[in-house]
Amino acid sequence: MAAITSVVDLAMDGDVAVITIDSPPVNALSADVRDGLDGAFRAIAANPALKAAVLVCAGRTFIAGADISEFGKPPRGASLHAVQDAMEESAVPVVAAIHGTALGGGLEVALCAHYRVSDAKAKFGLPEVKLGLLPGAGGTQRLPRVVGAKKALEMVTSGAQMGAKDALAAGLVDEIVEGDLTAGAIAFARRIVAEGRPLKKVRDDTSKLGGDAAALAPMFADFRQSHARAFKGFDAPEANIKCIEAAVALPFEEGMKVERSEFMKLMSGLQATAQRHVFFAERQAAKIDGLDPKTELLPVKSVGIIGAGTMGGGIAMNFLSVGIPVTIVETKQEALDRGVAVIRRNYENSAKKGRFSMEEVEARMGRLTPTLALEDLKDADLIIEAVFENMDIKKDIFGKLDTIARPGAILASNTSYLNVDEIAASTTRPESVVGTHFFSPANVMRLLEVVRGARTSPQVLATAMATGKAIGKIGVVSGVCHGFIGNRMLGARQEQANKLILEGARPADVDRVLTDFGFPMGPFQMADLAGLDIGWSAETSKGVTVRDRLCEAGLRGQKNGKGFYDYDADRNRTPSPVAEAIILDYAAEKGINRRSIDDQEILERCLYPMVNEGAKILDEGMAQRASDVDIVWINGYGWPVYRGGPMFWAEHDAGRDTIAAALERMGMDVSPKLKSGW
Ligand code: 3H9
Repeated sequence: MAAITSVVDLAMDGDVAVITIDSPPVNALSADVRDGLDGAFRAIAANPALKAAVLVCAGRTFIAGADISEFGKPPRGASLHAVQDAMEESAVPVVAAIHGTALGGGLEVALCAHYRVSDAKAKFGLPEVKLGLLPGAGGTQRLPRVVGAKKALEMVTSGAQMGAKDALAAGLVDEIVEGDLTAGAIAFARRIVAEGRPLKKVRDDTSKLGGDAAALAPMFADFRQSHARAFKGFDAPEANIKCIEAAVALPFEEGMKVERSEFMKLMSGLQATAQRHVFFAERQAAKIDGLDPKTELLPVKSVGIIGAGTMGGGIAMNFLSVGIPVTIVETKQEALDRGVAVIRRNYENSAKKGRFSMEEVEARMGRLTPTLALEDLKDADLIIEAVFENMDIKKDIFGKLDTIARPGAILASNTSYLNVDEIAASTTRPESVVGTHFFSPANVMRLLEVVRGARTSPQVLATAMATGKAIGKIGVVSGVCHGFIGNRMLGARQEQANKLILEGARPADVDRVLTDFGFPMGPFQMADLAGLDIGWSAETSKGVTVRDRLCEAGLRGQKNGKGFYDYDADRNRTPSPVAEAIILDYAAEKGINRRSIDDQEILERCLYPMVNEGAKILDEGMAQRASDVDIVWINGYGWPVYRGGPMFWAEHDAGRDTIAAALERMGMDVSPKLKSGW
């Protein structure tokens, strides 16, 4: 093989050239890869003895896209468009041989080949929208010419992938190769040469678009309308739609100009920077500071869960769904039966929606062992306690677990606020104890705060993080502090929200400002959804908070249709006059002078103290890095991904100095890191 660059080789198999990209981890189109491809296609063009060329990748995948780490930096190396042109204009047929995932720029390169073959597991997609972008290397113009405008529209706006079988049916792939992919691709190339098949150029074929601009206009209109909610706040989906419209309405070169211009607009905007930050932040979160990456993981082949309530059941589903058996413990048969029934119902609902078969429901339920005996957890590798949030109860359980669990088992608490070190101290093996804070609904929400106690062993911590990944969660390591990363910051926001409604804002105003910012719901909608009476009881109520008074007046939130809002049968809400009167009375009683509060003040008072709390969490070393805080808020609390998370927002949008100055005006204690940077 002749090396064109350190990451691209060109070899000859008789009269077929084989270009191999070998640029781990994912063969992204870095400058070295582009230079290599540029050199390879020049060499191929200069060799008249060649009959065809095959482009293949070494390692785990075909090209996974442009090299995202190069974005925002000065350009270097060959241009991707030039490489694609050289490929498409090649005098001999070029066959792309695809395995793993052909994503973004990877698929766009493959679309410039004259033919595409793949193995049976290959997947295809244009996920740029998830990075706040659009496919900027001809993808918006070529994909609709292969799979049709409608399918392309769905793919570019969702980033969804297409499997090899569907790709074959759609004509995105010409053949699925059994056995060795490179050998199969070479054989395919020889066959098309022997058959004298034409040099198919995707750009020239408009027959599959599905109609002209007039015919497809209603399809685009419907699509915009039906996705308006999902796309709200994001710039990239609309830009992607415009490009697909251009593919339908304009000649190829004109469409490419629209794509270029829309791409540049997105690329220079803050949303793409934010979403790129989130991409890398997600991967960074998995890394544990100061931990030897070779730390051996403990086995997690069986799981015990204590508590079959909403949290316990949801947590159990995560493990059952990936094939790990679960023993679930309750204190009363009725509660156990109810918990198991809920799990079954959730699975059956998914099966009804076609996500998997009824046999799969049974397979999952077959892995679940319900029991009333804590002793049945004696062989479990990982035990997760998910009972009521009460320190005494938790300590009691961990004390018992200490005598029951096998040596080396991981003992985890799904606490959302409590001191994990205190829980650990009720055992003789604090090194085995860790916090695993799941978010509700635990079978759906991706965030998992992994709470590292003072004595949690590296192995236990690493295993908890790896287990989170195995069940599809994004784990973030937190230190022990009240409410950990997420709820501690939420507390700072809630405190201000509670004050704002006494000082003059209405709950609906606070909610509106935060939903306009991009949160799926505001604090008072959230309170109504969770239930106003969580942790409240009539016997112990002292009537000292607005919440106490609402509960005393029979307002419980969505569950009884009355809360900060009144709810009709379809859960449509209108601000509750009863709640409003209670708030006004309370404010009067406390001697608070109500005034008119504008939206900007609401936003600043809700978000700035929260950012400050995040910075304090960093000051204290409770989060490993600012981007971890962002990941917590995006995945656990609905912070809009296009705003990059609270710490990114503070740094790149609102401005740390502006926030610090405003907090000082509010008389708040400002975090040193908020002033100096993190
Ligand atoms: C694009 O193509 C724009 C064009 O349309 C226009 C051009 C003009 N670049 O996810 P993993 C790193 S935009 C740089 O853990 P997996 C990643 O950071 C691009 N680095 O592995 C990580 O590094 P580290 C469109 C990348 O097996 C390591 O690779 N394409 C890139 O779970 C492993 O990643 C995409 O958006 C990249 N493109 O999943 C695809 N991709 O080890 C993005 C990955 O230091 N990538 N890295 O933490 C993915 O979706 C997944 O990485 C993939 C593998 C499915 C490929």
